[in-house]
Formats: sequence, structure tokens, C-alpha cells
Amino acid sequence: MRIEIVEGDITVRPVDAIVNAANSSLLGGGGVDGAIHRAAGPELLEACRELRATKLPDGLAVGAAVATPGFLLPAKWVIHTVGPNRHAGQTNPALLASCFTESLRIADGLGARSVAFPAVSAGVYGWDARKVAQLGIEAVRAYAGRPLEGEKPMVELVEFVLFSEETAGIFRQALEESGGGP
Ligand code: AR6
Repeated sequence: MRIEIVEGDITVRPVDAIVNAANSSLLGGGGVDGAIHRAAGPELLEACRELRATKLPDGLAVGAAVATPGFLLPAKWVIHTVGPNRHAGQTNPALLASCFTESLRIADGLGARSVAFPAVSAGVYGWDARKVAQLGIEAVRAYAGRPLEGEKPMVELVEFVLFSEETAGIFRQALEESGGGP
């Protein structure tokens, strides 16, 4: 599994699946969530409403993930995950690691070969981008070693797509510190 750091807008990435840093309601918000809903078009919100009305009446739990189509996006799927909110006292790093692992599990189940992650929880939810970078990269590497039931993962490329040069630099450094290239 290759890991790449990209500076830019996740909504334009030509990958099979992009991950959304959503909230438990799945009904939209600001930040990357707002950008993804704007770019995917209103059908994305309809699909999220449908999930709430069927599989997820209580919303999506922190650390869990669920997929919808990508509609107008270049990506075929959006995988929605909910990061822990530091401002609400959610400081357990295992919850953040779970966002990455569960998203990859869903991506593998869909047969996605390339997945793009934003810096989940590093915006409104108040986590330090360094911590998100370390945990995210570590979780991806760990997943690459033990995917679905002894099979090789379908996912071959994981991108971390960061909106600012500063955050991209933080992720590049974390990738180097974690052992360089994959
Ligand atoms: N592409 C890539 N990264 C982006 C983009 C984009 N288009 N837009 C923002 N970012 P945040 P969270 C970066 O706040 O902390 C929402 O309202 C941003 O600079 O989007 O998990 C949800 O509905 C930051 O580095 O997500 C939730 O209520 C990173 O994405 C809540 O915010 C994550 O910032 C989730 O908060």
C-alpha cells in the first residue's frame, strides 16, 4: 500500500473513494464536509438522509464509517467517518485511529483501489494536526499489514489530502518519521 501526501482540495481528487470528516448526524456541516456536499450535489444529502432513515437512525458513531455514492464527484464513493471532538472531551486516540481503519475496511469491501483522507478532526474538532498525521499514518500502515480476514487489501494507494501548505508539511514530516516511503 502506497501512502502519498497531497496539498489541495480533496473534492477534486481522481481516486475511487474520498473520506469525509462528517459529524454523527451525517446531515452536513462546514469544513471539508461542506465542501464535499457542495461538490457532490444535493443527491449526497439525500443519500445521507436515507441512511439515517434506515441503517443509522441514531446517527453514525464516533470512529465508525459508512459509504455513499460520490454523485457529481470524480470519486465513485464518499466514505463518511466521524472523528472525535476534542472540544467535547473526546481525547481517546483509539477513536481517531478507528476512523482511518474503519474507512479502509469499508473501502476494501467496496473494491476501491485508491482512497483519499482529509485531516480528520484537525479542524473544528480541535485535534493537533501532528497527532492526526501520526495516528492516521500509523493506522494505515497497521491496516496494510492486517486487512480483511487474511486477504491482501484491495486498496493500493492512500492519499492524505491537506488543504494548507503547513498541514501538508506536517504530514510529510510524519510520513518520513514513520519510516519514509511505504
Ligand atoms: N479538502 C481537503 N481538506 C479540507 C477541505 C477540502 N476541501 N476543506 C477543509 N479541509 P474539518 P473536523 C481541512 O473542520 O475537524 C464539519 O462541520 C481543514 O483545513 O472539516 O473533523 C463536520 O460536519 C482541516 O485540516 O473537520 C463536523 O461537524 C481538515 O479538513 C466537523 O466539521 C478537517 O477539518 C468535523 O470537524
